[in-house]
Amino acid sequence: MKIDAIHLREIAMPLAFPFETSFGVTTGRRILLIEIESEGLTAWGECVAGEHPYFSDESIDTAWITTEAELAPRLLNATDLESGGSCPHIFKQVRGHRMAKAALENAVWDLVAQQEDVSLSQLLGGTRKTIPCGVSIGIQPSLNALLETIAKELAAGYQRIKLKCKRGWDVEIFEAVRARWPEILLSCDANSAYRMRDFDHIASWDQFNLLMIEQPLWYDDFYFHSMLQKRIETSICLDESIRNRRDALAAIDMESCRIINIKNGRVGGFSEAIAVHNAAMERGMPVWCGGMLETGIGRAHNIALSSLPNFSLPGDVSASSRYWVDDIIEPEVTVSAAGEITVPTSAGSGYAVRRDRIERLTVRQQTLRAKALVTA
Ligand code: OSB
Ligand code: MG
Repeated sequence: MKIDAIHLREIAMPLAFPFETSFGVTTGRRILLIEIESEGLTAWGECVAGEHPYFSDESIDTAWITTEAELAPRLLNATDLESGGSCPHIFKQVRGHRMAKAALENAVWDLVAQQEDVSLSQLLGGTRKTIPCGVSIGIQPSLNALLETIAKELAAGYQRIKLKCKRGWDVEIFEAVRARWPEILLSCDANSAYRMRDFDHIASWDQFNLLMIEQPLWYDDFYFHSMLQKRIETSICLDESIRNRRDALAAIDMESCRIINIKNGRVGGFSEAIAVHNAAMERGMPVWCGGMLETGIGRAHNIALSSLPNFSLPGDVSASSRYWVDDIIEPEVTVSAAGEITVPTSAGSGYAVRRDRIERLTVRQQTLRAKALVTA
């Protein structure tokens, strides 16, 4: 297979609602979209790197320069590109930059699904016809605002509520939410807001019957999470710490967690996401699909990934309208009253890209075609 052109594009999209985590507030997103062309077909990928390197060490700007200078030239000049699964090898010389790599690799998978006239879900090995959905609720201006937001999401059918938390926005909210909804599937995500001095404090959350506590400690840690997991009954879920299959194996072996959040971008694309999924499945550990405030392009890819068999817990993959006034795909992603998204069965991702909208949102773009690759 030969890629004829790679288009990089930055779009600016205001979020319908601000999203606050322990590392800050996001009100709008600058997003790098990748479009690849091959033999008359085009396919898209979304880079989930944020505007700032706060969730991971990548940002949209590092992803743009790495894609332009290193990754896109390698993909354009590759002589051994046969499928999305060829990409990790093609990009191997470049260390890290997994979100940048994922945008390109996932576009290749999408392209191959179109070429082979199968759904992306089928190409990835998906088995689910629908996926269970949860929501991630950011830190709110008040406890009342939080309770109203939860009531709205439960009424919409979502199966699991995840609360972003940090010191000063934890026990108080868990108490209030459990007082009103003693039985719902409830979890929290600290995005690394806690330290060893907080172990006793976190142990006190066992009374709230949380499904999991996501990434309470350092973003790059396994060891201290395993110490914490020994001290608490509630399951720890790792997000930031898991960069690849080896990390998943280390975390499982060290008992640093009992659940894994898989994000396409964080692990470098579908190949590694499937590898993490399989490693966890073979060891009896459930996984779920995380979100990065994606547009419909990345969201469609998350839906296909979530159709794999071991994605047995509700993910953070929810309706377009929770993020955007106007999404850039058609149809928009919707969630049923039972809190499920139907996995598309048509060829490719199953969603059409709204090129008119994308054009209007574009702030810069660049096209790369095959040329000589300079290496040391
Ligand atoms: O830690 O899961 C996270 C959003 C941005 C960065 C990190 C995270 C999140 C979310 C939102 O929790 C998930 C979503 O609804 O897309
Ligand atoms: Mg998380």
